[in-house]
Amino acid sequence: MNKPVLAADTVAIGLGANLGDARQTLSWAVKAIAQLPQTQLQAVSSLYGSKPIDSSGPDYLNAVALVTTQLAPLDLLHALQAIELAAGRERPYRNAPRTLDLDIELWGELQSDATELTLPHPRMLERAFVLLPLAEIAPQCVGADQLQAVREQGIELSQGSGWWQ
Ligand code: PH2
Ligand code: MG
Ligand code: MG
Repeated sequence: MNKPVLAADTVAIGLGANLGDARQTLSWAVKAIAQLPQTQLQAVSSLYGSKPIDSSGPDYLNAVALVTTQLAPLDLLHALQAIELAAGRERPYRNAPRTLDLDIELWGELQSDATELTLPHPRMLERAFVLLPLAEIAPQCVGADQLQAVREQGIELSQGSGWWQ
């Protein structure tokens, strides 16, 4: 069998924010993720800025974190939702501007159609703000053709690795 692109216990989490002090909230969120039980922070990408895509409001800041975890998928999902809530996340409508969004993009090689957690994230391949930071910390997960396909999306480096510490 081929070597898996991502080990079975390894999860790529997309972080995004476009309301309030987005950099501060994302930094807090990385630290909150690092404190989750049975979960080890492995890597955090640089911080990127971009215009909202299918969304509105101020520009977004985005990053991707890689963790290993022994939690079950829905337990990690619910823990991430609790972190979003603690950061004041509200959900007035789909793709509304937000203080914090934490999305599970990839979980090992898992594929799931469950409504609560679809894996891989169904829109990750359309989004430069996921693919660029992911390619930085897990280059084996992103093909050159996939990066090429989102190349037109304006996205810029905001701060290099270590921004969250
Ligand atoms: N998240 C969305 C919709 N649009 N656009 C950018 N630039 N960054 C995001 O994180 C983002 C978005 C839905 O979660
Ligand atoms: Mg999202
Ligand atoms: Mg989300």
